[in-house]
Amino acid sequence: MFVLEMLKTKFNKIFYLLVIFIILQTSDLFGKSTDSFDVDKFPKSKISWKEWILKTKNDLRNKNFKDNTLNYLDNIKFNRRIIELDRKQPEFRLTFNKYLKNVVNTKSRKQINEQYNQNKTLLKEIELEFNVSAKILSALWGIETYFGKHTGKMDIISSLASLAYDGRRKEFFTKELENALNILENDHFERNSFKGSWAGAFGQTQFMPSTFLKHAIDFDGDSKVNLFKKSDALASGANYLKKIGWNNNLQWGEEINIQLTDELKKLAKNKVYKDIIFWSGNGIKLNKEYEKSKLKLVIPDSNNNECYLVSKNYDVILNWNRSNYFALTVFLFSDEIK
Ligand SMILES: [Ca+2]
Repeated sequence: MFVLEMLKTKFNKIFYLLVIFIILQTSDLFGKSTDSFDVDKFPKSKISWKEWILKTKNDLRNKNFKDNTLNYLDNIKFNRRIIELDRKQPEFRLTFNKYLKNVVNTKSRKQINEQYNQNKTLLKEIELEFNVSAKILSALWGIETYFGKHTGKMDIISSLASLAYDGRRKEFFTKELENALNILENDHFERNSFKGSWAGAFGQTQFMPSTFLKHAIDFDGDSKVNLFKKSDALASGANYLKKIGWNNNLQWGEEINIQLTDELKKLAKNKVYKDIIFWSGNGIKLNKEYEKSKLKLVIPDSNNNECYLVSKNYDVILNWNRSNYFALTVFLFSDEIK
């Protein structure tokens, strides 16, 4: 999974696991599992894996899937490891500062600048067409897959089928499996290259199959939508952000120094947007220009050591991945492009 892959090279295994915990905890895909998880009690399905495959194939045949596509389900195996990952209870949280430093550091700072410069023509072309910041796209690309280097090695069909069979989020993963088969049926890329994260996200921008069907596009003009290629992946990312409300005229926001009062903490908790006059009135000196846009206060962890004011583009990034740590890090990483 994206951030993790890029961290793996640098940090030891324990630390790597901590990052997994925080991502599991903060992503909207994974609701908190119960405290009493017993690995021997799954899968929840009453029928055997083989029976389940037959049943699923029948269900999908009724939805007019071709036999060739349904045959992809024949040779897949139930992957117990995926269910363990799905059940992992986050043990404790990283501070935001630590999370940020894991993603934004000397090496990645150099990397994002190199990638931005090397791919400037493509990124600027996409920015012009979709009106989505090339720097934000670069940061997302870096965080998701370390600029396309780590797109994940799990077989997407097997992973989604295991999760659907297991049943904790049966409807969601059954639908995603159907979406994934739909993608294969349309012949955008080879069955064997359909690999990604254990939870079903794939390609250089780590789209779930449903996101692919809604927002992915062919940008290089070969009539295939192939998110394993950067041109299609980055343009699809931009298309997605545009459709969910990205406003390229807005600054994302900035870190601020502020004495936190109960009133300010309450505003942060309730996610209330206020105008610049309000924030200036609270003694905050802003470095960027916001004109009439409203900003809200984000305090990423309970240490209260870092505070940020963010614009409505923050909610757009949260729509991509419902994690405050993720969204702030995308913005701060994008600011590293000089
Ligand atoms: Ca294409």
